[in-house]
Amino acid sequence: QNIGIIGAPLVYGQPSIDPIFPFSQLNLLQPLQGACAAPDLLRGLRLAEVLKSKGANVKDYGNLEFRAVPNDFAVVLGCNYARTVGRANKQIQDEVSNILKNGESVLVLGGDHSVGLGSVSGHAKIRQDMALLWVDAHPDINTPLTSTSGNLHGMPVSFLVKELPHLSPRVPGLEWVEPCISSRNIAYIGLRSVDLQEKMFLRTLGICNFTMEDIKELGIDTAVTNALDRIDPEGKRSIHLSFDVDALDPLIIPATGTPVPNGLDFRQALTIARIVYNTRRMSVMDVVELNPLLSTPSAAIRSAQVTVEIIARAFTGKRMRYPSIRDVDI
Ligand code: DIR
Ligand code: MN
Ligand code: MN
Ligand code: MN
Repeated sequence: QNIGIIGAPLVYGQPSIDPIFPFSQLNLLQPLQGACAAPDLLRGLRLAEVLKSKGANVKDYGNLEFRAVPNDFAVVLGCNYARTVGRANKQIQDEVSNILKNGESVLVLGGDHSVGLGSVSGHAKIRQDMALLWVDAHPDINTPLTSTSGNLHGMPVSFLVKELPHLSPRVPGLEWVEPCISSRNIAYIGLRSVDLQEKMFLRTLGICNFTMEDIKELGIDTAVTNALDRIDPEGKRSIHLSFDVDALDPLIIPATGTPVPNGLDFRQALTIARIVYNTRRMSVMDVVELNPLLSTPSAAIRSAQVTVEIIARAFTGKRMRYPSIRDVDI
């Protein structure tokens, strides 16, 4: 198992600067750009070493360097910072597809969920028959016309789905994003905050989704197994796991930009990771929306530790070994 890690500290998909009122109070109250600190925090918690100790070969490609495109502040066709987000995602796309070409699996550390644009399209470039499991409280399938926030982290899926982009304007900076996956090959796990228009897209396209309600009813095992059966009925597709940490309950991961109550518990998240691992076909995992600046330092570290464990389970199937009382030297 060869794993390539890339940091994608992109935050313009969920900006803290209000693009219309740059001096608004909101900007001071919401340090949303903290998501760019997540990759290095996860590294600091020995992510690579943990994966190695479970038998993986790990190569860390470091953080991609993104530059803000000058004068990209205006809301253009319903998207904030589309040029900056577009440019960064082109870099992500190239990096993901190059690493896959090397024969390695890829771990993309966000950043906000707009990095899914580059990550999924980079995956699809190399493996056209890819299936996408989107674990999230939100379906992130707004189009620029239906989004009320204009934030691109709430829209990536709409740009990637083959059946939707004709409903979207061609947004400057994002013209290169090609719809690369059929709605048949996408499933959601953990939804509990869905906009009205998003609900309509899920219904009309018949996209497989297991909400928190469904998971309570069916159990997480059945939900994930059914989702994989739906998006990969023959069990031969390359699997993309796009994991938004806000899928977990805010009590477990408070360090995230848009927490929603009643989320997955830790065991359920590990179960998702294990079932995906058991396919042996996960090629790319995104881990996004961890924001260490949105909670106390100790809660941020706990959130990140939980995240490391989920990553380790998804790539190696192995659980972490906690020091038992006998291992502690007194
Ligand atoms: C909302 C929130 N649906 C939007 N989306 C979030 O802005 O499109 N995604 N928080 O993570
Ligand atoms: Mn998301
Ligand atoms: Mn989310
Ligand atoms: Mn988000």
